[in-house]
Amino acid sequence: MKIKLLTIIVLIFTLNNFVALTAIYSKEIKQKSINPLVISDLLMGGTINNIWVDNDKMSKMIKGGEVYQVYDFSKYLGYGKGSKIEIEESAGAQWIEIKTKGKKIDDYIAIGGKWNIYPRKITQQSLNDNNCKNIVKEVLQKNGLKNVKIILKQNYSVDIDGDGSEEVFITASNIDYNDLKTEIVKNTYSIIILRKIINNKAENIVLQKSIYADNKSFEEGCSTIYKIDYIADLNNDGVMEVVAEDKYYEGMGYTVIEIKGDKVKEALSNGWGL
Ligand SMILES: [Ca+2]
Ligand SMILES: [Ca+2]
Repeated sequence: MKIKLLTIIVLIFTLNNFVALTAIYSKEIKQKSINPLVISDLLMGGTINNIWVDNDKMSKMIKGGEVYQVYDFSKYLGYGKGSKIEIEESAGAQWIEIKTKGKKIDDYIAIGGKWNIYPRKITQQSLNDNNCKNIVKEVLQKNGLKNVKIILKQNYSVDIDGDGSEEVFITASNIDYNDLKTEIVKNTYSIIILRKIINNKAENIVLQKSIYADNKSFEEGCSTIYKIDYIADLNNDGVMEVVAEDKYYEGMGYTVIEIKGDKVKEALSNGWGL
């Protein structure tokens, strides 16, 4: 009789554990959150449980019909439904068409997740700011480019990490975005600089650069221009990343740059070229 009772107790205990474990396991499966990231129809990859996943891995998980939150540079536009992946062999990229409120939008950023990608406000600053011009001048001189006109193209301030201190993003270039050459012309540049307070000191970190001191033929490379397309939290960790666009003759791409403290890393990138 005692043995039987013990067996029943053990059985109930095991069953309880089994139920509890199953509950934890199914909760984990449910919590696995797959969030693709699409920029103007180009699949960038995205995140799984807040971890970056590249475009090849993410493309295998997309079935079509996914719901995306669609944004422009500063605000939420609404949700949209995404198509299946289309692979364009010649350009070597994965594409998804997203319709927002039944309409197609040209320039947008879309995430599969539901968090707010703009936790803090981005402010446009003056393109005539002499401090910013001097920062660019200094970087160009260090890279062998002297006596060129400093032209600011973008100047944004935003507290990307919410520590109360604003980061500044400066884009400068003397290359014409709409007239990109097949070859490299000397004394041209395109640069994105981050100004950030690190250990109570303002540091200038170069995020992207093409600085050309000499002429170069098409075979040696072609002129690349950079600009900031978005500053947004794309992995739901509360810190905003930068999406830099690079454009060259018959090709372009996007790079998601993650900035944490004084560490800068390329989280995702994708693009196409002929
Ligand atoms: Ca900050
Ligand atoms: Ca983030």
